[in-house]
Amino acid sequence: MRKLFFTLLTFSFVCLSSCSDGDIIDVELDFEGNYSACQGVKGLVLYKTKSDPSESLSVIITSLTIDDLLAVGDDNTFTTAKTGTLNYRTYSNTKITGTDLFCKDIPSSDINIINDYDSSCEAVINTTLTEDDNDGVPAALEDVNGDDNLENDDTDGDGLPNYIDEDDDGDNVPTKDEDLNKDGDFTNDDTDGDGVPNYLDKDDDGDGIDTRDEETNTQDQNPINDVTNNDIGADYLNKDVANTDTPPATVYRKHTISQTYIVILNLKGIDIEILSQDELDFGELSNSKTKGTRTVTPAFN
Ligand SMILES: [Ca+2]
Ligand SMILES: [Ca+2]
Ligand SMILES: [Ca+2]
Ligand SMILES: [Ca+2]
Repeated sequence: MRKLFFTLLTFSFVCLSSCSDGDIIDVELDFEGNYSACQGVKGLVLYKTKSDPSESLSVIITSLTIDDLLAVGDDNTFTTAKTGTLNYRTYSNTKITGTDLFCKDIPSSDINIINDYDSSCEAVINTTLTEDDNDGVPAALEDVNGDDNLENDDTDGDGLPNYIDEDDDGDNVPTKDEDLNKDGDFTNDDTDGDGVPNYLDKDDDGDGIDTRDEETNTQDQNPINDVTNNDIGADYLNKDVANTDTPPATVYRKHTISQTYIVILNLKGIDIEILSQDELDFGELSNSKTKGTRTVTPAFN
């Protein structure tokens, strides 16, 4: 639909501009792609720019910040509708940057605006946060019970659903390290042959001692570095080493969860002097704050 909206916009500008003043103004509104954002002196500015010819399309919304757009609720979504001011501008400069135009308290004196059309509009913003553990297990496999709901699969019961749990079985061996043969398939690594793949098996070697408790050398929440027999490898994969003398684990490792925000902007009720349009799909926000991580150390159980 974006293409259609911009095509309509282009047509309207060309026709009405040429009809109103007699000059043919060759305007091609080719604002494809993501929009940017910065905190301007008058409020939050959401904008797109293009060159050849140099043009900008921007919306200023007061009493709103980029952080506000990312403040999702428990359902990982955020929605708001604010009154904003839309500006479509053309420039004589051969090159423009949104940072120069919108993000500085005093714009460069080199900027030369030819036309400036403005309209109040309604800015409807819809944000969705997606989280992932990046543990290499496809989402379909993290849905252990196969009910198409990722929120109710928590193999180790630590409060983190498997799709954001980088140690799914809570044995303090990260899931990515439980693909022993490194073939990318987590289902074919089953050291003790009990039918439960290692990444979901809290006793990988089946010796009766939980993997997380097989720390014979160092108590550092890392059973990988506890090796009694170098020929076989780590004790948690060696059924012949079942050391019960060392204290059991009492904490989980710190987990890192990646976060990606999708912030969609739709503009409604545009009515500038040369164009009236009900709705404009402005696209998706491009900003460094839309990608990040959070860390959590789950409560031990
Ligand atoms: Ca996982
Ligand atoms: Ca594990
Ligand atoms: Ca395991
Ligand atoms: Ca074991």
